[in-house]
Amino acid sequence: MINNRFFGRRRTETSRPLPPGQYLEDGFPVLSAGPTPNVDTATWDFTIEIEGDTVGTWKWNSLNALHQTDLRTDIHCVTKWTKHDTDWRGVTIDTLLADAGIEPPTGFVMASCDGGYTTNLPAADVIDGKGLLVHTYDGKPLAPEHGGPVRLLIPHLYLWKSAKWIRSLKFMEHDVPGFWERYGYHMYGDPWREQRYTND
Ligand SMILES: Nc1nc2c(c(=O)[nH]1)N[C@H]1C(S)=C(S)[C@@H](COP(=O)(O)O)O[C@H]1N2
Ligand SMILES: [Mo]
Repeated sequence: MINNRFFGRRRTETSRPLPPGQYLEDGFPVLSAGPTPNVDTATWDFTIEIEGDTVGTWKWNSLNALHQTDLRTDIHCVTKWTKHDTDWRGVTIDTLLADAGIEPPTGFVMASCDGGYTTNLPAADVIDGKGLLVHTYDGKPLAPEHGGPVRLLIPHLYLWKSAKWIRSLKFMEHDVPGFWERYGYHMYGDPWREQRYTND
């Protein structure tokens, strides 16, 4: 019997449709623009800013004390792999906003990370259960190379929007490109509309 994987055949026949141009990946590739930062949960904190004003700051313990959400979801990388049924645990952005006592902001948001990586999103794409800060993958603490201790997870957009080693979300009126968006990646990045590059 011929095992397609021996010949590097990329699996595209799946029980449910894949976004255009994607293939099915069983492993979990690591894609980082720089080295993995050493993030210590003892000093880690996460901040939400609105138009330059800090409206909430959480430390590791306070994040873990909030309501926790389990999510099973598919993830899609712009380098063309899709991974089905990944299991995450964390805190929705809705829960953080409610804890800070603020209404969901409108406009846009910039995610910023240890190491300097940034990525921009519409505010609407991180609320209503669509965005989480995750600390657990497959029942185990999220590995440093995958963004541990805490990364953003925005599964309905290409995975470059899921900022690893996240430290802040800054809500703002206007859309501003983040790290990869400045280098030609799409401002929105919907895998189902194959929005890989700026003009897609
Ligand atoms: N801080 C940070 N977050 C990041 C990146 C990065 O380089 N730095 N790479 C992005 C890209 S391009 C992808 S495809 C995913 C990869 O996540 P993974 O390494 O867990 O597969 O993380 C995204 N988040
Ligand atoms: Mo990526």
